[in-house]
Amino acid sequence: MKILIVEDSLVYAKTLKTHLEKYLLHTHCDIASSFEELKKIDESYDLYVCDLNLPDSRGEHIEYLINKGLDVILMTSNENFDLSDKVRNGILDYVIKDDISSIEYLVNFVKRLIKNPYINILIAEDSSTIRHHEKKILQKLKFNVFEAKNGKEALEVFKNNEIDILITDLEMPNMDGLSLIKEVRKTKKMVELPIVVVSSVNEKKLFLRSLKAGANDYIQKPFEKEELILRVNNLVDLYDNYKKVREKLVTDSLTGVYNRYYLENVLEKLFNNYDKKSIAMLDIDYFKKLNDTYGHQFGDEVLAHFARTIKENMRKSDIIVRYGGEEFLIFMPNTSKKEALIALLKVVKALAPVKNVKFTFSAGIADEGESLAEMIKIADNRLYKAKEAGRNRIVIE
Ligand code: GH3
Ligand code: MG
Ligand code: MG
Ligand code: MG
Repeated sequence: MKILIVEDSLVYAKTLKTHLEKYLLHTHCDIASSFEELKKIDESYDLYVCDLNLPDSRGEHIEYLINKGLDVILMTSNENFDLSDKVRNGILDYVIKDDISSIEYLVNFVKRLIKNPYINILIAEDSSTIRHHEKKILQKLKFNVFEAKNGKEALEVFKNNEIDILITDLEMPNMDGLSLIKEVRKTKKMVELPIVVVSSVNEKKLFLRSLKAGANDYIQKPFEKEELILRVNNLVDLYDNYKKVREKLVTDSLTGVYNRYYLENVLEKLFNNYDKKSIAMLDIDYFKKLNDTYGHQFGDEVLAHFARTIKENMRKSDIIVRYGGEEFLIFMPNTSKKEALIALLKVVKALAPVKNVKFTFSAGIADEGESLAEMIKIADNRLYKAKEAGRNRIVIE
């Protein structure tokens, strides 16, 4: 990311530059110290961080940049500044320069700008004026925005897209906001999908009801642009942290595939969503010997390599779990055991030696069984049969 700092105090500009480049990966900052200088610089920057007052400009340079459709964050030391509507609506955000915390705020804000394109926000709102207003604000922050005119449409969008955040009106024809929230909360928890209610209904009761139904936050119309930005950014930060922690919780750190915790807490629930499904249990042959011969660290490399090979050769929808030491489970939705066998043979073919040391695995596959535990047991019995029969083979009966 290329940032131009437009600031006449060179000391402050350099402090900003140091912080932005230190805390943001792949970021480069240049400095311009007057409007004259700014005009001479090309427009290839992703972001302009601008002081409001320069020796040769009292904000005209901000308007100049906004007119060119560029992204501007305003910095000012005076809290009681006056902005024209055009500037207020045109800038991404403003920061009051008081102490180091304002620089931290700026760094976090830019971090969000870099991550926001990967965040899908759905706006459910029947008034097209308000919907477009919200959309414009959020798109300026680089969020990926989806729209719906009512609750029904919103549910359709949910079906076909991975929505991360919902912003909803309450009063809408064709399924109102409260019903929408209740419907969404049947499958997504508060932390899994933040919901912000934006409503003009000036009633404490309805506000409380939407919180009870599972909204995370509430904004009253008409709202200030800053309020929407702040509340959405805060929720997205929380959501991001939750996702990071959760990912750690369900991931095996050595191999990067899911762990037992995931199996017992998530896969258990997914199991009944599919009529047709298979489970394969895979176990590396004579792994103990590899450890004993080449060392434990080499064994770890083999495990990571094996998991990677499985991942690269299975479909994206297949779920891979490290079941035990050198034993892996693959859950294959919408797959019969015969189809699962074809998939596993791809893994057999692709499995390369590690540092010239060849190794094999045995597997058992099942598509029978009424529960996850039952299907695992059947696949595990077949794995045992494969071992008994001499290893390096797959058993499906
Ligand atoms: P079989 O062909 O019957 O499967 O024999 P095996 O040697 O592969 O199976 P066994 O269950 O006897 O040994 C598995 C070994 O895996 C024993 C254990 O020390 C080792 N192991 C378990 N977890 C790890 C790990 O995270 N890293 C390494 N390097 N070794 C591990
Ligand atoms: Mg409405
Ligand atoms: Mg083994
Ligand atoms: Mg084993």
